[in-house]
Amino acid sequence: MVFGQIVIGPPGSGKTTYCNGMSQFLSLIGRKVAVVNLDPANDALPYECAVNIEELIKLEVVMSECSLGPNGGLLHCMEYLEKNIDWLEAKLKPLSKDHYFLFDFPGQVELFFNHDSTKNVLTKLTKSLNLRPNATSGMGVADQSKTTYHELQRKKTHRYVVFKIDELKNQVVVEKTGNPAESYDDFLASLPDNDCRYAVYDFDFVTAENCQKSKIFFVAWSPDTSRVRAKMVYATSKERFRRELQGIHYEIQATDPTEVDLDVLRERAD
Ligand SMILES: Nc1nc2c(ncn2[C@@H]2O[C@H](COP(=O)(O)OP(=O)(O)OP(=O)(O)O)[C@@H](O)[C@H]2O)c(=O)[nH]1
Ligand SMILES: [Mg+2]
Repeated sequence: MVFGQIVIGPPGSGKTTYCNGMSQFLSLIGRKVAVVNLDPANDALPYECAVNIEELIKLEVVMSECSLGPNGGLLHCMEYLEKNIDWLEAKLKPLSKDHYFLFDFPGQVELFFNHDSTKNVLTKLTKSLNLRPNATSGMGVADQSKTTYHELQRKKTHRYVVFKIDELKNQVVVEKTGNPAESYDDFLASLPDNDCRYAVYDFDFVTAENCQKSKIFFVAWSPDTSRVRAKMVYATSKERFRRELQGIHYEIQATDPTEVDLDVLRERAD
C-alpha cells in the first residue's frame, strides 16, 4: 500500500517548510521519502524533490507566452498537469513500491474551490496509484472533552457543554458546562458573539403523544463576525471532533442566533 500526505493550505502557511521538515524526519527514521512538488511557483525549494512540476511546465514561461498573471498562470499549469497526468503517473509508479509521498501543493484557494483540475489530478492519482485519501486537520481532542461529553450523554450531569479550540495546545477543550437546571437561554448566552465554538446540548422534550424524550444536538457555532481564521480552523476540525462524539442525534450549523433558536431544535427533534 502507498502511504503519504497531500499538503494543502493557504498561501504562505508553511506547506513547503512542512514538507521539508517531514521529509528530514522520515529520512532520519529510515523511511524512504519522495517529495513531489506540484507548485510551479515554488522557487528555491528547501528539499530535494523526487518529482517537480517545473520539469513539465514553467510558470514564468506560461505567464509570458500566454500573457497571464501569476494566478491565471497557475491555473493554466494545473490544467496542463491534468492533461499530462501520464507524465506524473510514470514518475510516481516506480517510487510507489517503497516510498512515502509528500505532495507539496500551491496555496491559491481558487485551485480548490472554483476549479476542477486539482481535484481531477488527485482523483486520477487515487485510481492509478490505488490511493485512499483521508482528510485530517491535525487537531487533537483533549481527554477532558471526551469525558465531559460522556457525562452529558450517559449520566446527564450537564445540560450543555461548550467546547473551544485551544490553538496553543492544538486541541478541542471544554470551555464551559451548564448544569441540568440551566435554561436554553443560558446555553445561548454561553456562545460568544464574534468567535466560533462547538457545543452539545441535551434537549429534553415531550412529544405530542405525551412521551418524555431526550435528543443530543451538536452545534457548530460560526457567527459571521468571527475572524476568517477561526471559521477555517473550526470548519476543518469539525469532522475530527465529531468522530469522538458517539450518540449525537442532530447537528446544527449556525451563523447567527436565529439558526439555533429553540424552535429549530423542536422542529428537528419532532
Ligand atoms: N514562524 C513560523 N514561520 C514559518 C513556519 N512555517 C513556515 N514559516 C515561514 O513562513 C514562510 C512561508 O513558508 P512556506 O513553507 O514557503 O509556505 P507555503 O505554504 O509553502 O507557501 P506558498 O507555497 O507560497 O503557498 C517562510 O518564510 C517560512 O520560513 C512556522 O511554523 N513558524
Ligand atoms: Mg510552498
